[in-house]
Amino acid sequence: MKEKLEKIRQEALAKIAETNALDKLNDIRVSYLGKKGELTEVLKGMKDVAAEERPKVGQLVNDTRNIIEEKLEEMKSKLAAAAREKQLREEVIDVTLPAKKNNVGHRHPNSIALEEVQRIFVGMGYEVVEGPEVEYDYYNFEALNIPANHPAKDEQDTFYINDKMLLRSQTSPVQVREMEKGKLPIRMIAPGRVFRADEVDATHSPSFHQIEGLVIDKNITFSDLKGTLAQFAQELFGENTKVKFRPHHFPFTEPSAEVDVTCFKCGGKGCRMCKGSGWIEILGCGMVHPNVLRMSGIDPEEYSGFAFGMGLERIALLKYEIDDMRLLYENDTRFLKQF
Ligand code: 2U9
Repeated sequence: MKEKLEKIRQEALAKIAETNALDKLNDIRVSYLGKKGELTEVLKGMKDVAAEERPKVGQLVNDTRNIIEEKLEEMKSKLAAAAREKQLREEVIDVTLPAKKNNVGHRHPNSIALEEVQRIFVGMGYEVVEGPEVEYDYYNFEALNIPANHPAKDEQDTFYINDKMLLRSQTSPVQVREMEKGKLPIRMIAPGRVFRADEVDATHSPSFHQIEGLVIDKNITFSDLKGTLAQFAQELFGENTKVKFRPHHFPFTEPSAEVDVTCFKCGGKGCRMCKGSGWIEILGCGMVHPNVLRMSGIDPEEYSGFAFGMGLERIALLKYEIDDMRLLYENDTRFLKQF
C-alpha cells in the first residue's frame, strides 16, 4: 500500500510539473483526487488493511492527497500568472503614441450661406424646390421670354447637349415647371447648380450656384418685392442694411431692377470692400413678365408676381470676405475651417 501511494505521488507530481495549461491541470485533479480517481480507489481499499495499520496508512493517504493538492494549487497560480503576463504583453497600449487623427470635415461656405438664405425665406413662408441640371432649351430660354437671337443663347455662353437640351444656365426653369403645374399661389425659392461657358477667374466659374425666388398671387406688386428684399437684406447683412433698386433689363421681368445693399463693412461711408461707393450689388429682380406668365398658363390679368435671382458664391464671398472664388472649389479644409 505504501509503495502504491508513493508511486501515485510521484506520478501525479511529475504530471503536474509537466503541465502547461490550466485545463490539463484540472484533468490531473480529476484523475487522482476525483470520485473515481486513483487516490480515492486506494481509500476504498482501506477495509482490507489490518486495523492497527489503518491510522498510519490513512495518514499516508492524507499526506499524499495534501501534497498533490498543494502542487496543483501551486501550478495553477503559476500558469494563471503566466497567462496574465502573456495577455498584458499582447494587449499593451502605448499611451505615449500620438492619437489617430479623426479628420472631421467642415461645412462649405456655400452651404453655410445657402442654409442662411433658405432659413430667411422659409421663415417668410417660401418652399424650397429643386429641378434638373440638364434642361430643355424651352424651359431655360423660351418659356422665360428669352428670344432665339438673345446673346445668352450663344453657344459661346451656354453648354448645349443637342438642339433641344443644355446644361441649365439659370435655375429659372425650376420655377417655370412649378408654374406649369397650375397650383397657385406660388411662393418658392430654387437653389441649385448652373452652368455657363465662362473662363475661370477670381469672380467667374463655368459651374456656380444660384438661388432664385418666385412669388405669384393676386395683387402682387413691386412694393411686395421691395419689402421682401429689404427684409431679406436686413436678416442677411444686419438690421441697419438699406436697399437700393436700380432700373435694369431682364427679358423675363418687367420692370426689372438690380439691387444694392449698403456696405456692411463701412455702413455706407465707402471702403475697400465697396470700392468707395458705400453700396454693394447683391441680386437682380423684377415683376414677372406677362409673356412668361401666359406661356405657363397663368392669366396675367388675374395674377401677378415678382422674381429675383442671386449668385450663391457671390453671397458667400461677400459675407465671409473672401476675395477669390477659386478658393471655394479647392476643398482645402485649412481654408474651409475658417468659416
Ligand atoms: C421666372 C421668372 C422670372 C429670376 C431673376 C434675376 C433677376 C437676376 C442674376 C443674379 C446674378 C443671375 O447669378 S446671376 O448671374 N439673376 O438678376 N433673376 S430676376 O427671374 C425669373 C425667374 C423665373 C419664371
